[in-house]
Amino acid sequence: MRGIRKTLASQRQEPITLSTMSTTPIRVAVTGAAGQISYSLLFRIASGAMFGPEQPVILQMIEVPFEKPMKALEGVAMELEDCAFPLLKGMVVTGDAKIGFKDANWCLLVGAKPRGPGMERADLLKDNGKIFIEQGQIIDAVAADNARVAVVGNPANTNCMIAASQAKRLTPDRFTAMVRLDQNRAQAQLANKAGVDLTEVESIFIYGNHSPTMFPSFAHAKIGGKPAMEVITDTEWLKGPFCETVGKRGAAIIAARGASSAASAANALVDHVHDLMIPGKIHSVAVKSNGAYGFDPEVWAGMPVKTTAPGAYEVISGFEMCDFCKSKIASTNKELVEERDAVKSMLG
Ligand code: NAX
Repeated sequence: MRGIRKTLASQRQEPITLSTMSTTPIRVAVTGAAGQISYSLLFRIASGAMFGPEQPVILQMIEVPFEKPMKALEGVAMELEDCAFPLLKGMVVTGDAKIGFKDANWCLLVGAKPRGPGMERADLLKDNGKIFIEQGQIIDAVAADNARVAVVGNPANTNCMIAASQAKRLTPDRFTAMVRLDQNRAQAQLANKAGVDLTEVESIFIYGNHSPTMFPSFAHAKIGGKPAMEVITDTEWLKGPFCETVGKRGAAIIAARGASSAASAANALVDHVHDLMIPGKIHSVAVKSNGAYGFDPEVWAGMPVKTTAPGAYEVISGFEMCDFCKSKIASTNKELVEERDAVKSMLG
């Protein structure tokens, strides 16, 4: 296990630009840093994709404190060094979450226990619950005052709820879970079906759980400025194959690639955080529902949000829900409530 490495800035020969010198680095803590998502994610963050080309960063990479993952993480840090990213001003490589989350401005909770063969979903919820109780407590104790948390490790919505429940200093709105991969998948599917450029598809939002029960709400999407349902008139496709393809895309990737989504998941997390830092951005984020759109007030559910200030957002309310939409939301809400009930004893 290692402590804080000397910052890369001190090893660099190239001049540092004025804008970089006057900007305090954002400290980004990433768990599961030796995993496959992080192998793409860390390099995107260090290159400026998440916080922009002027914003320096310090990566605080956290793994489980065992020899194999820590050694692998050392290798990742070596590769980051070898990229000579001008924005990367320091790295922390650690198996100790108290060191890794110290003063972090963003805590990206990617690491989680995978579902093993024959493992029940309830066991997965409980095993991961323990990880997120601990991480929620540590983040609350040691992260920066302006800390924001984004949960990717599955079951992401419920893990996020558990972590948030442990926090006394950081309010629940600081804790979000990622449904952006589902939004991006839905956007691509609609563009393919309509035969238009991806950028013509707007306002496609994900409601509910990051699981096959999620609802990609085609009813409010726009294609080329028109309602998607006017452009794609095959309503049966929208209600059936479209929702199923988006909901089961993760399994389809595993079947094709022999491994779960990694680069696209990392890309979605870059989008998630990037859009939460830019006021005016409208996107799907899993947040504490507070009863919006008929969700149980205590669950974390995907829904449309508008970023109001860096790291702050408001839920966009007022989308009219048809009976089909209401039934989809009810079914994903039911699953979220069941997950919450399974971990009730773990909520702080
Ligand atoms: P990997 O198994 O490749 O990596 C996970 C890493 O996390 C491992 O290196 C492991 O040692 C580490 N880890 C486990 N517990 C930890 C802890 N307590 N502290 C620090 N590190 C810990 O998985 P990967 O493919 O990177 O996926 C990571 C998580 O993302 C999984 O839970 C996966 O299910 C989830 N996903 C979530 C998605 C979403 O849209 N919300 C999509 C992609 C992905 O499936």
